[in-house]
Amino acid sequence: MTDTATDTMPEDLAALEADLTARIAAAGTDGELEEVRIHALGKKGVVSERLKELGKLDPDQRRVVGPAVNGLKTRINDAIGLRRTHLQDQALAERLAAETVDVTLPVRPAPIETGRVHPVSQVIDELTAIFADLGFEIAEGPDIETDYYNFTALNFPEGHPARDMHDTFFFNEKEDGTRRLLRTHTSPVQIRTMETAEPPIRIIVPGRTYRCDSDQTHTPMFHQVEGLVIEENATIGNMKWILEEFCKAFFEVDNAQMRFRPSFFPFTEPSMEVDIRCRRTGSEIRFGEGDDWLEILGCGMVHPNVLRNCGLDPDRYQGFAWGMGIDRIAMLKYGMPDLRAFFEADVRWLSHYGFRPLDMPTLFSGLSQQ
Ligand code: 2U9
Repeated sequence: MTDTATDTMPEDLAALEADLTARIAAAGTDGELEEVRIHALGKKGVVSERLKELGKLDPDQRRVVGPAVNGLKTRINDAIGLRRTHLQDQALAERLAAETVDVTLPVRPAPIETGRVHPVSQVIDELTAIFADLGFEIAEGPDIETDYYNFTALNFPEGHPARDMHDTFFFNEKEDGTRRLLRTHTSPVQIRTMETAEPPIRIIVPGRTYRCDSDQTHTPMFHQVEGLVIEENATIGNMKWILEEFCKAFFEVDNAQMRFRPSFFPFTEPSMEVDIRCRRTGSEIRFGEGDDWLEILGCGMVHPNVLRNCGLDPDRYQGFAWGMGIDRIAMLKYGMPDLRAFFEADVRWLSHYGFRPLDMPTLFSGLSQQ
């Protein structure tokens, strides 16, 4: 506001200008500033009212007051314009500060980078790659099974302890007196396959299995993979070779010395438990060397009763089968200490023991590019 204007301006106009100037400076938003503009320059604004009053003055007074009021109007208008520009600049500066993207920051890992494949899925993929290379197909079947497919067809005698509730999860009895159950192994799938497929049969059956058990090395749900070969002249020698090739490929060692110990399973005769030679140093286990042995699977020649149960003539067809715990061989190979952690879905466990989704295991590029 210039001095000359104040000198010639009536007292009340000076007070009015001071008040309006203060209101303009106090306006913090476009909306508040607009209210001040209407209060000052609107139709009923305090400056507009003064301009209307000029008409009532005599010419001498109007010559003095007219320029004073018009000057006031111009200065208030300019002050509002300046304040509006200041507020807009301030708002832009705030937006720029809030929305600035620092393009020099490292890229946040994409989901594909942070997602992990569970060790069980990884091992199933590895088993699939190994046995597909050996000419096996992958068979699947229901988790909820019947007594017949889970026990009877597999030569389990009535009253066998495995049929007890303390081992097997049974559903409530159905009206027809039958009971469904959660399969205790993946063997029922081999039965279903032998009932429908023509030999030669070469399948592996990975999948979930359930037993009434829970401690550091047993969980109520766990994973098994079983294998089955049925043809006209399958021998124990064939079985030993298949299992040896599997162990060398899975544990990624050039030689996998194995020990076959006599055992018993209702569905195989003879039955064997198999150990692999290893060296334990602390919590680390190395395979294919050392003076120690570790049990990794069971196997045997398919029992003739099982062949008969599936409509196959034991004088024409023979077969061998094996079974192993997927969770167990994952722990042996990748060193997880506690089976229960497999199924707690703890992201920290998964990010430590999990596998990168794009590292699909293949025999030529290495099973686990860890
Ligand atoms: C059919 C005929 C034979 C599958 C076999 C084993 C030996 C065995 C256990 C290893 C550890 C289960 O995960 S585990 O608890 N399995 O030792 N399984 S032979 O034999 C069959 C399967 C189906 C028709």
